[in-house]
Amino acid sequence: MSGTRRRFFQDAAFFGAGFFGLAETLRGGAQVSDPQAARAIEQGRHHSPYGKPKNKEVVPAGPDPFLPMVTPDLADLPHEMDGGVKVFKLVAEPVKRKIAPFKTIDAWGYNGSCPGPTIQVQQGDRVRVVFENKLPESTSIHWHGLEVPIEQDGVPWICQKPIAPGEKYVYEFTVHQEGTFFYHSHGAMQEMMGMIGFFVSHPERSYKPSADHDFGMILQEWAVLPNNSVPNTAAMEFNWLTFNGASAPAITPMIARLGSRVRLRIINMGMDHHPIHLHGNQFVMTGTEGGRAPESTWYPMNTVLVGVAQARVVEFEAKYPGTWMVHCHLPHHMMNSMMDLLKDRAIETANTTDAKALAQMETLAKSVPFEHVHHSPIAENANSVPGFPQDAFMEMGMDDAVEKPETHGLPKNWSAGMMGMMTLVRVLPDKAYDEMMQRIKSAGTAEQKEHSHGS
Ligand SMILES: [Cu+2]
Repeated sequence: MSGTRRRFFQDAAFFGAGFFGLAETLRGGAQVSDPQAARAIEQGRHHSPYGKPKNKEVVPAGPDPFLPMVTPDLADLPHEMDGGVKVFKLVAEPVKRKIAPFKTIDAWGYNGSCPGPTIQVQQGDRVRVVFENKLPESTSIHWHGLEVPIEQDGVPWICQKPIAPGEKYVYEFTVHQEGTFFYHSHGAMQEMMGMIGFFVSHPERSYKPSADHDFGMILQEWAVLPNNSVPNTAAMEFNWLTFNGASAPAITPMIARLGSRVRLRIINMGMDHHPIHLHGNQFVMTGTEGGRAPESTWYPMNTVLVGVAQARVVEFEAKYPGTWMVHCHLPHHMMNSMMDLLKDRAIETANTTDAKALAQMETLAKSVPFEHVHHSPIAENANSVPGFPQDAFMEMGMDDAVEKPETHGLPKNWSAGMMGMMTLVRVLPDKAYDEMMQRIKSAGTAEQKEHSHGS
């Protein structure tokens, strides 16, 4: 296929994506506005906006248009075309990341984002990444899972000289694979500072069955002491757990239309493995970090173990309306560190009374701020029961502090049930789904306006 024709089809695919409102937004709230259109895009049935070729020559089919993945709370990395090459600009730098309404950490990432922005390409693409190091130390980028020439593999000293602070470096390779990959620093401690991002390669020929929604989640863990903002990268115990750089309830819910097919791509960069569990539905694992898995290997499950350095892709039919949880099931990963909120106050793990806990929470609520809702009831004789308290007094409902279009209509104090590695798939019937998309769209527009006025 000629480069020009190939680019034509790619541009058409991107045009189609933008046309249907699938383009990324900084707030990460972009959603598929019309699953039928999305399905048509993924199946390659989308009509080119430029019309059909006029002559009767046999046109070799270009790559199928694709449905871009949405990474909640993260943006996509834009690219420019240079001849037939997709050119991305990636900058490694320190990043302030708000992981919870009351906790901002000093992480490292890319282009002002931690994790880094999502790179999306298509199988067969020639890709150039112009990389700049704005860190105070040397670094390099490894393309995790991609079969690239050895000099592009990003291991310092083995494949290339380390990229010194202030230096630029150019990576270039052809992506012949499809699947869910990542890019990351090849320094272990830099990885633990957050230096990872998605690298998704959409297949040249669409997956079957096609998905209507495609979401990505990056799993990370952090050890950050109270009153501190710098992660301890040598720690073996972690007090903050994040999806895409946010802890529940600050993670943006995923929105799906009732009756659609939903794909979740999950990648893990940390010290622990995470069993990711979906409520109320069964899914099948359709891919790994090595690409698409043959359908003969699919079987029903609802918990998938995502090991360190692995990618797991699961898909399910969203046939039950409701607000379904997606969360890591390690008990300690279903919590946030309360130490930051309590700061210099002693945490009482016994003999805590309803009144004392309430007073403490109300003080906290003023500082964040959020409207405090009375925590779940406890028994009058609670303190005489060995083992008490366990989950009592752990709730920190803060609906106001984490409100966004995607949380609209959730039950009051919903956020009290969300901690650590937890998010939601909200499966909405047509009317509610359309209203939600409208809400997200207008909020996005308002934010963009605000941004351009501010700059
Ligand atoms: Cu976990």
